[in-house]
Amino acid sequence: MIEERLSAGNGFPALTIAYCRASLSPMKSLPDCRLYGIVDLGYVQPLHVAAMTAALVEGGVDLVQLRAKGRSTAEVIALGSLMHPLTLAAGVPLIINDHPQAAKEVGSEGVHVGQDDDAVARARAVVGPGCFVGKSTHSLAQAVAAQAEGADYIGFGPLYATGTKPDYTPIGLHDIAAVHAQVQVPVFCIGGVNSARMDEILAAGAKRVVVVSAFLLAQDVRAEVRALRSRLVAPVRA
Ligand code: TZP
Ligand code: MG
Repeated sequence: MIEERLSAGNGFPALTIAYCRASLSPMKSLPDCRLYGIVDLGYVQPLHVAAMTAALVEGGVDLVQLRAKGRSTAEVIALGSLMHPLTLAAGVPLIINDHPQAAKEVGSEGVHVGQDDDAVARARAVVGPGCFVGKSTHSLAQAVAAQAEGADYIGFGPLYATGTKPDYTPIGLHDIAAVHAQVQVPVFCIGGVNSARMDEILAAGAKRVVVVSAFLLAQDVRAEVRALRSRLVAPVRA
């Protein structure tokens, strides 16, 4: 369906993007976003990036990130440019991980930096004022510091051990309530999130989650996204 809506712009990326911005779904605002899906090239071949993006968006994610560890800025720009018409058509912000310059070139709505990447201000200086900046945090102290640094949202985790980020010690669920009390920007809990764990994640106080492998490895990606989406019902503010 999204592909059909984009057919008028095939072969004309700039026109496609203008068309999407002008006539399709209004862009979701960051505070309204609760379910964040990541297209991680550790799981998805470049050839399947567009189809996976469409599946995530059609399933109902509110945000999509491109995570392409070890890829060049040029590759990230190429893949991001492929994804952007699809996310724009659905009003879903696209976030580029690690590469502010690529985010700027793609015109994505967001960029994401980690603890070892550019500082928030430095990333913002590259992407400009129209692009939000998110930051990964792995403790309550890092979360508070990221907000003070000016991050527009934070990732908080990994809650559980995860093969997607195997070198990180899981932080568990116990600081989720505290991080929501101390951080006013949207907090996205991440790391080992799947539908079977949603009861305990929500009970611990989470309002927003990021899902990588549970979506990308699902037999039916759209159904998996829909199932998890149904656990995040009422809109929340920060
Ligand atoms: N940051 C903290 S955990 C993580 C990132 C990028 C990976 C989460 O992946 P998954 O597969 O949902 O556990
Ligand atoms: Mg990074």
